[in-house]
Amino acid sequence: MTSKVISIVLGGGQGSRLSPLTATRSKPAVPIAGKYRLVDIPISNCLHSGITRIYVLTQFNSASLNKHIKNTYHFSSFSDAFVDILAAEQTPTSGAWFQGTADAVRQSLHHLSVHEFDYVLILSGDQLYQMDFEEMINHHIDTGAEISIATIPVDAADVPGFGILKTDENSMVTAFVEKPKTDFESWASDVSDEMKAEGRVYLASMGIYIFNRKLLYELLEGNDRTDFGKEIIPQSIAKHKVASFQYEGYWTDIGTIPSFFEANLGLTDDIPKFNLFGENHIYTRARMLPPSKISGTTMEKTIIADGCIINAKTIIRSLIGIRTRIGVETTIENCYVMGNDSYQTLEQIAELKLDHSPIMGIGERCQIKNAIIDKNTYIGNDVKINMGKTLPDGDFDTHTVQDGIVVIKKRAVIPDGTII
Ligand code: ADQ
Ligand code: ADP
Repeated sequence: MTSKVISIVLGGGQGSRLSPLTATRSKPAVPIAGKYRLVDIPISNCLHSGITRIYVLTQFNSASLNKHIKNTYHFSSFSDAFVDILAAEQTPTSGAWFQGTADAVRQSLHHLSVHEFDYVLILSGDQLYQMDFEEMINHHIDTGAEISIATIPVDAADVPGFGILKTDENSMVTAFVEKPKTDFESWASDVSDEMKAEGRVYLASMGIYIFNRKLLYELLEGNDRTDFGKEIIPQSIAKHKVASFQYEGYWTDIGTIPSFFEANLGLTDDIPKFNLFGENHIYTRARMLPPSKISGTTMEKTIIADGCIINAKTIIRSLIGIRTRIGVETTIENCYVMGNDSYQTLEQIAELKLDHSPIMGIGERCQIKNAIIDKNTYIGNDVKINMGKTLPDGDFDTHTVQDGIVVIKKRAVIPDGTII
């Protein structure tokens, strides 16, 4: 049945919640887990589920996203498989940016129309999970649904961030409310004992939808409803057959700096909730990088990507991305270092050193804690980042602070001896 499905990955609005990581790149291109991009998660889930026709909708078309997709997802010319990016575009009938999720899909309908398909699978671009969509499609067909929503039990603290729904005994959705802030106790559902024990008694929408082709066109054409969660879904419950497909595995939103940070660092756990090493691994660009070279470093719960040159003293609970270079006597704890897009030559390094300018990477004798270091940064020697008391939130030239997490901006130059 997956051959009758086209998938649409919602690649993000203005991306302000992941700022400054989205300052110069579109959200799907944000690096995760040392060597992947956000968009690799939904695309890999699709490919592992046998869905091979995928559109990625994005507000702006960054060179890095194009390059990544072009260099990663290659299919036989005898198959109809593709991963295509659709960026918000001006056409005679629409202005520039997507006004919301439903508007983004509406503006893409004319691209879909040239294909043969019965179902559209709509996915968020900022979630970390592994899910077999084939099971969801089969459930959609078996229940005779016109729309299906993937759902997950959440606890009361999470309720205000999600669409919450109620179902009948046949898993048909009977009521839906988008992000209720108060008085939601009556929305509790009958969930498994295991979920009950964790206090997860509210059924939340995962923002993953299947629509029958005809209904999707009917719901989007000839109106200006902009959002699935606020408009299309709540307005469809009474009129159409909407099924809930319940999932109880690991699933987390990575659309904000704190959740992105925690989800990445969580990968360094002994048994992480998200398994990078399983059979259904994440696909990404094969870069042919050299192996990593490490000297004099004590490491604990650390993930090191390819092509790194590391001479640090200690690295604890951190991810070190591709081509990272770290100098001697440096200590790093609770950090996601994204890495570099290229290496500097020995001549370039010598020249910068003569000039007392930092070289690309992290210098000597630095101490860095609770930070995300974006790509291609130049951190000098004896730099201290986030080693003192909790920093107040703010946006500065070289970095931002949010919930105690420092994000060093892409290409920032942090001179020797700086204390942040
Ligand atoms: P949110 O995640 O808050 O809630 P939304 O902001 O609409 O909803 O984002 C959904 C996805 O679409 C995200 O991946 C986002 O980046 C992307 N997106 C947002 N605006 C876009 C635009 N203009 N163009 C392209 N992509 C865009 C939704 C549902 C809730 C549900 C949660 C689960 O509305 O009911 O519980 O997802 O996370
Ligand atoms: P991002 O920061 O999202 O990774 P960029 O647009 O900076 O995106 O870069 C993406 C690609 O551009 C990299 O994969 C890399 O190959 C190339 N690139 C960027 N900067 C350089 C550079 N200084 N030298 C060589 N290649 C580069």
